[in-house]
Amino acid sequence: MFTAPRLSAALLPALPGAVRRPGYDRAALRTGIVHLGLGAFHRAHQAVYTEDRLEAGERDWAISGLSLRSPAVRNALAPQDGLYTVLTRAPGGDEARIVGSVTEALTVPEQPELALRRMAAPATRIIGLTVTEKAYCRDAGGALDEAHPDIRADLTGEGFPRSVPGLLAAALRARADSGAGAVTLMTCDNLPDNGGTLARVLARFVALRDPGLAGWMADHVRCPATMVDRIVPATTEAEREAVVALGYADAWPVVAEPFSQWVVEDRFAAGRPRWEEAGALLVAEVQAFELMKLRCLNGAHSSLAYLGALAGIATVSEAMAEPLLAAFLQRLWTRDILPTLPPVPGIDLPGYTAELEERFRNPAIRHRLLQIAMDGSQKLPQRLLRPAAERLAQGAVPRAIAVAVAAWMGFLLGGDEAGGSHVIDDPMGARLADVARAAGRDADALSAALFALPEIFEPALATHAGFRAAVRDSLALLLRDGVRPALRAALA
Ligand code: CS2
Repeated sequence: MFTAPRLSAALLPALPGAVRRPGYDRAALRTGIVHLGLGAFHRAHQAVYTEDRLEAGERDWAISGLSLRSPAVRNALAPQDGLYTVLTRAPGGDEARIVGSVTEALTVPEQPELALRRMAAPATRIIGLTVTEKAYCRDAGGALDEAHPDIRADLTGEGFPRSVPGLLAAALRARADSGAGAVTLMTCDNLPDNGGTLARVLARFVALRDPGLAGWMADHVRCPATMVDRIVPATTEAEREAVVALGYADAWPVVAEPFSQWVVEDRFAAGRPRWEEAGALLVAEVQAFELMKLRCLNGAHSSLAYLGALAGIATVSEAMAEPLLAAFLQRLWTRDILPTLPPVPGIDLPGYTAELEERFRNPAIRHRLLQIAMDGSQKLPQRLLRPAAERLAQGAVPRAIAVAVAAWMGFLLGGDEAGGSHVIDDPMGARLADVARAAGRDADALSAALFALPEIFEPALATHAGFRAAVRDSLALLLRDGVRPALRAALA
């Protein structure tokens, strides 16, 4: 399969000098972090900050990575001793770094008892999560969705937990029983108030399933909030080939932009690596950073994803090359998003959005719009709909957000202007596609049917005549004339 020698610990000394690699003794590490969700994002973000601390001599924080479903990452990394490449791509060229902080990769469904043992080990002091929005099993109000099939199954207590709250509750129960000590649950997902959300869904799950655990948790568990940021598109063959060109084969390199940011609420139950010395910001309060990032970056991403995908455009940088879309983002930020943000310590917001624009334009990163378009029902509320409701409360109709929401509605019809088609990859996908099919290309019917979904639209939006009309009118234009004329009208 590979023409070049496969990455492994034994291969490290033989690699070309340009490839940065672990300079510390991996055999001397102890596992201090168990991470749930060993996807590309974790490997290009938190694992790299941790790698810097291992390099600096903090040996107690190696990462045991757990994939919740698929064995694919384990299959790629285990033969490589957990090593993988982070390929940082900028217009000026690539930089390759081999990361050694993930010393073990497991798949929970295949090794459930071992995974639980890792989470319950006394040396494990942080359990990190990048499991995507939907894995928190929250309802529209951010509380535990008790009707979620995985939650219902886990509440019976039969079989190994299927949900993230169920898995964490089992791990905490094991820690409490064995006296393993305090642990921090550190979510790094793009949720609103991610630490508070995790604490809330978990507390509710435990209240229903294992109420005796609540007292132990109050004394031993912390759930700090975090803001995480790095653009990490799905790996493609192109990156595997770029690594082969360096002289070795990596079954799963990750690709990332140069920019990376991490803001962490400094509230840990049992210590942490000195990530601040690796560039993270450890603060007392994350919320302002989180709102800025979720709304400016992720909100713009989702807007580009639906508008661009409808126009038949494939990637973020290609979308940014369309002047109407770039102008639209400026309008979205200045009129609808920035007025909803509190001041962010140390950050100039117009400078922040200017930098975002540059990051989105990075031609070395091929970030597919359809990847970002996934799970819209889970993403739109915090990215675009909450700020829309806040703008309405300020007395302004957020017209740019209305265009983006209309694009999402049009996207649910499954086709684009170039004659292409896409599936609706979303936990509510079947229902959304049914609603869209029933309404068809009738903007009135389609927008009305979607506004009627309380899981997505909060009442302040669903009942606001001005916002509804703005969305419906944009949708009518999008469906009748297409993305570019609709954008031209919106910008006029
Ligand atoms: C993107 C994010 O796929 C998406 O929804 O908006 O993954 C985005 O690239 C990251 O949050 C950037 O930090």
